[in-house]
Amino acid sequence: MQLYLVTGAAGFIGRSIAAALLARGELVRGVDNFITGKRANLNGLEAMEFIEGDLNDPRVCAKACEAVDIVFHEAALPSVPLSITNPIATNQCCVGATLNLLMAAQAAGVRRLVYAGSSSAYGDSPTQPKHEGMLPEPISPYAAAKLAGEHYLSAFSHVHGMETVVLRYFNVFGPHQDPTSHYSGVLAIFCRKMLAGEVPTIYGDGGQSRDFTYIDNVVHANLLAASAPAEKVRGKVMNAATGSRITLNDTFHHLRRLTGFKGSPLYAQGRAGDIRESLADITLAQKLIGYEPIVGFPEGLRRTVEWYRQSEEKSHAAQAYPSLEYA
Ligand code: UD2
Repeated sequence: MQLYLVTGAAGFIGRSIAAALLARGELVRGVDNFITGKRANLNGLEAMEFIEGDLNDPRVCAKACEAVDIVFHEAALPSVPLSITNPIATNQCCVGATLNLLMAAQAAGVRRLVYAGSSSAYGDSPTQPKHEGMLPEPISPYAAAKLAGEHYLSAFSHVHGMETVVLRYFNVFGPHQDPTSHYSGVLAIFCRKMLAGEVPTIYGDGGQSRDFTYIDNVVHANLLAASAPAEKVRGKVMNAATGSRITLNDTFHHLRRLTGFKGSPLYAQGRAGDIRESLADITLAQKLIGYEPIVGFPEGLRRTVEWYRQSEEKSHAAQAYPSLEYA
């Protein structure tokens, strides 16, 4: 039986991949340092072997990679604005950690490593949709760091023959995404705020668009990338997205309907390093791994709002009755 390692297993995307693997009866090991991951995200993943540790420590990487066949590398510090205030931390968590992991994976004989790339690699070029043949043009330290990780994968694929696969995620959202930080993804922040009757802030005029991708699509792409024939995927970079886009203003209106929020957003100055338009061409992933989006944006948003609504209710109940346990 194959052993899978999920890095960032206590994060939103990592825990979702781990849950899908466990549901298929696979052997899973997870590693997380809880910088952005949450212990609560491990609820339901008790069948996973878990290592608490930082991938910047080579010993943690060696332990994590021991006897592993396939790695899903989701650990990162995923935020454009955070990378502008603290590029060193972003570099350590996205580049240093990836290089350590690759070295340990190579030493342990890991067969395949599937990497969480970012659509930010495409930068702010007006060409839409973004396809993998375009020259990367990172405009934030975060984008540069995630892209550097891609290049390290490519180098390890060439030099050591490791089966490396990059999936460039486009603005993933869904249950378990942390809504509490200023650096959280916009949909998580908006869901939490609007359900609580708080006014969300739109940076810029709200005309910026994103190919918001529901988590199940990204999990699906990862599982396909892990099982595809090596000759099709080794050293490849593929978009993982839906192939459709929506502006932030339109998203706000969808959320207004779903959450019952009655107010208007606050508009504030646009963020440095922000991208105006983001839309993926998903033809390559369709061709190489047979990927198709399985949950569209409206349904994904509906499920996401429902999940935040229920978690909010549970946390209120837990505060009222602290002795009860809510998994
Ligand atoms: C980038 C990547 C994404 C992923 C992510 C990790 C692009 C196009 N996307 O997402 O694939 O790697 O980084 O963090 O590069 N915003 C508001 N109000 C808020 C929060 C955000 O208006 O309270 C805006 C923000 O200015 C941006 C949009 O919402 O225009 C999306 O922001 P985000 O932080 O959710 O993700 P983004 O696009 O930087």
